[in-house]
Amino acid sequence: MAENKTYILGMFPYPSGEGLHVGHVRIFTACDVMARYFRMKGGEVMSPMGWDAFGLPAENAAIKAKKIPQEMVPHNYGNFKKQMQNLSLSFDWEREFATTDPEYYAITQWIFLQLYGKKDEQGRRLVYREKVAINWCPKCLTGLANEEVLGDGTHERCGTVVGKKLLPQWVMRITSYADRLLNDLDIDLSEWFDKDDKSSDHSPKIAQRSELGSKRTLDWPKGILEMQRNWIGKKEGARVRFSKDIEVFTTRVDTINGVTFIVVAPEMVKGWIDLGLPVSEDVKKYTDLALQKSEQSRLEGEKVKTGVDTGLTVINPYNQELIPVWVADYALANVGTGGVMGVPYYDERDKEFATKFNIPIKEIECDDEALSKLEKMGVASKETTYHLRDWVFSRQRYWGEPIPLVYCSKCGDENGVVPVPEDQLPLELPKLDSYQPTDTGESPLSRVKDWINTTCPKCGGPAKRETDTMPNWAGSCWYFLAYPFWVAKKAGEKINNLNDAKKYIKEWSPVDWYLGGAEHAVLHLLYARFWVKVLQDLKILDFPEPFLRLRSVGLVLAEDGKKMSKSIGNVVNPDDMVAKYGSDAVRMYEMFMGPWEQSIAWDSGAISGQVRFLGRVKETIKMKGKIGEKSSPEMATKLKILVERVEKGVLEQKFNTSIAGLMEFVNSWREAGMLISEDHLNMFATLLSLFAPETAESISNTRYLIWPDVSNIEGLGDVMVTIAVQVNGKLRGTIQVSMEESKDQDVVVETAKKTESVNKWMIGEVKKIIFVPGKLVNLVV
Ligand code: ANZ
Ligand code: ZN
Repeated sequence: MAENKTYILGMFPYPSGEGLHVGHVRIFTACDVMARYFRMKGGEVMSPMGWDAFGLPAENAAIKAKKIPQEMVPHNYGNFKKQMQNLSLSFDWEREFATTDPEYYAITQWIFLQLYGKKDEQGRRLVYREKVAINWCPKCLTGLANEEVLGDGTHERCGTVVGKKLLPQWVMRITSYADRLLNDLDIDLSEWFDKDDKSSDHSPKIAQRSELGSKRTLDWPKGILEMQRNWIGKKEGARVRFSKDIEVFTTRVDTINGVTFIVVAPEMVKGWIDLGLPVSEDVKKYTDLALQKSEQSRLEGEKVKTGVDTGLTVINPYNQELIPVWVADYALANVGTGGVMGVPYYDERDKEFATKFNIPIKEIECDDEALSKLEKMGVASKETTYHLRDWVFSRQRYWGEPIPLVYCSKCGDENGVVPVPEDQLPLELPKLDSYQPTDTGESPLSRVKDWINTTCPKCGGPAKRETDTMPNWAGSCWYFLAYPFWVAKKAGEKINNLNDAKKYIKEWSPVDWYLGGAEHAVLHLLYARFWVKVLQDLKILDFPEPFLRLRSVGLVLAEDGKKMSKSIGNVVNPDDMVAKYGSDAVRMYEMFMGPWEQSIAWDSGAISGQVRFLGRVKETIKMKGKIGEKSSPEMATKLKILVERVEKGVLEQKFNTSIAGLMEFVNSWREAGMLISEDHLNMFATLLSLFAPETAESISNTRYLIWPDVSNIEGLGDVMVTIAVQVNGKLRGTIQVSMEESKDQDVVVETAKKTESVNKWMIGEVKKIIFVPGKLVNLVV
């Protein structure tokens, strides 16, 4: 049994016809560097790749090209694969799959059926059918989840303004998991880490994670954790009734004595208008206008408060004061009750509104007892609200997994359906010549009569298939569980569902390192976490969270600093770069261009710097007197430092610092009198091979498979040097470092910061560093 296994995963791409993007290359090269590193450390590594190939973009592209997606998609991912191989990306190709492979989506459908059969704690189905006003893209002719509608109210895939349409939909009750999805962002994984892997049912993978040390929670970027929290948007407060029709949600019921106005959402007023209640022309006009703006733009975009007095009044149940009711778009229909009690003395937004419309601001003291008084009167109750809504799961498009349900009038359940039996999966998507969407809200599958008409799996009577398909998120909700068993499955082992695959999933899950774009901060990560939690409840999985460490890459912008886009014509094609500069130089450049998590503009000119460096490496080896029996002591010490520096850079995704180290090492080596031994050259090649595998192979006569053991490097001995450390020009301590380290600013600063006498003066960020090699460092804070 392998002692340590590392599962490194890059978010699998949607294989568009455009081919690989340089932004993909930045993510996937990082995955490859880490995979090579962990392999050389002697562990077992899984670093797989696959294709997220269902969904709207593929379907729209196929329609445009007058092709069928079944033929176009494999062509596209074949190209992606070729491009990745040209970049020496060492993925486990034997684990490759596409979400569109019937043997893959058979399991997607199987998981759907598990969710279908599951009920939440209150006995409600996790999947239900409901006629809802869904987000409807009039261009793509399909319904969308809230998460797919951007802040400006447009469809994230096509940019069209999204409308509403009333349609019966399949909906997933993700809100039943809202608290766990929120709380587990701070989950304590100790229970799983500490489990003895042999005696328990728990994943041995988690039990090995003791190397995470004190970090026993999710190791994710703070910003992404925050975005997940905000999307779930839990608010604890109270609901207070001001009149028969007007209730508010407040997190500050203790301020109720200071209410000087009520604001209701335009949607509520629209409801009153529809019911025939008389309102003024102004109110009508304002309401119509507000409803055209999307929720997000109302929340974020509009800085200036707008609103109209409805002329209605209500009585404050706390103090019997008469309160005017306004309609304003800062009250959101789907937050709380859609009504807000305006307390300008305590709330900034309310103050802005009151100031603008000359509404009084009443100075009050808070009353902690307000709720229990109001509760006794029967006009208030505790309430928790969430921003998260149930997940609309139906799509009225062709290119998705068919939803494996059958309508039978005789034996349908409360949703009117019978699930397709497991042994009939995959329910294959029929091949169609014409799969254009309809504008009636029906999926194109509704036209395929001999597919729709089927027999009921229970009674054998006539029945009809569901014609909606799944959203493309379905395939990416569980793909990280598929790689562990895909080799065995391909080899013919009977694995038709996740239960059959338990031992493989256990061996590798959860994912140790998950690398990808921050654009998935909400949707994909939330949906995947949701499915994992349901599968855990079903005892199919034995861990609560799919991704232990998440790292998000910075955007690669075009040379002009703008976002790369086909319409502007500023897209950089990695193939052109590889053809011109070679794959090693492209890899090096992508890892060196800037801190990995930061956005940065592409600079083709700078790739030649990498070409020159790699050339210099080869040239130096051929120079006379550069390779000796023994390394110069300075070079041996430098190598020792380099190994640690490269390693640190890889583990912290500071790949640019690793590469800077490699460059400095080569520069020192080129100085007069410096030589390194054959052995040390091979060690250097090992380090270089993470980033530039072809060059490394050409300069080394061994296969660098083992990470250099620094304890084996004979160095300078330990000549220690004392360095004075100042903070803001005042001497605060001294440190002892080796002769070599004393010339390395990074090492000196790091060591200095860790020294107690210095550390206590380090208030705030270091603004400036003055460094005199071998003598002094002054930290300006
Ligand atoms: C009175 C109050 C006084 C409020 C105060 C806050 C501070 P946060 O604060 O972000 O957690 N609210 C309630 N329903 C709303 C709706 N449909 N649209 C817009 N805003 C709404 O959010 C909770 C607060 O948001 C609630 O508490 C309410 O204003 C407002 F010093 O009530 B509060
Ligand atoms: Zn039946």
